Amino acid sequence: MVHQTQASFASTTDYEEIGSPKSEIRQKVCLLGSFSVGKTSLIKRFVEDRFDDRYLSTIGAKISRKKVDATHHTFDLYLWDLAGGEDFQHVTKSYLSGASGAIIVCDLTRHETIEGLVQYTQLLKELNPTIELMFVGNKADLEDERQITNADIAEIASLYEVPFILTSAKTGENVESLFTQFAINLEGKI
Ligand SMILES: Nc1nc2c(ncn2[C@@H]2O[C@H](COP(=O)(O)OP(=O)(O)OP(=O)(O)O)[C@@H](O)[C@H]2O)c(=O)[nH]1
Ligand SMILES: [Mg+2]
Repeated sequence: MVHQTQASFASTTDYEEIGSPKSEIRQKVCLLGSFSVGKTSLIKRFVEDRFDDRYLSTIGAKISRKKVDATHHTFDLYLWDLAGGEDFQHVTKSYLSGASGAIIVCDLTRHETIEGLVQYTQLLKELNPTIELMFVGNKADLEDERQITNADIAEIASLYEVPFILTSAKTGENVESLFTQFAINLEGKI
């Protein structure tokens, strides 16, 4: 299990220095990955702190919003939840425009979903070579059904120089860390 630094969660009224409020930055972040890996569930856990066992496939895109504190800035994240699937080359491209970052998710219980990490990374880097990326191995709670090892995901992550984290939208494990760490990484590019 990868443990990321847990950043502190200051409220948006906190002050970085006396008299100088944290500046707020709006950023578009897309969640991508094969169908049913848990993109919608990760956003639902993060934004509403809820989880649903039912699977309702996303059609098109759904946008959610949440503020996240990084070190010097507060990020007003616009999270674009995109439908996973085969025809992403055609369908998804138009949704990606203006995104400063993307979180690419695989399902640790289905080995084939690791292919999505590669495909989406290649597509995103083509569209925007400086885009901030993060790989996520989701469904970490289903330990007995695990088909993707830490080494599998670490290998692809190091190949593309993308950080990765293992999460469970069901238990909430590492979900807050994922988005906070992502905001901190985005801040590094400002
Ligand atoms: N056990 C477990 N189940 C999960 C987890 N995350 C999602 N699921 C389940 O996996 C199924 C698919 O989750 P979704 O969040 O809808 O997946 P998605 O990636 O948004 O799927 P598409 O919209 O079709 O691309 C649902 O039945 C969820 O309840 C998790 O961390 N653990
Ligand atoms: Mg979905």
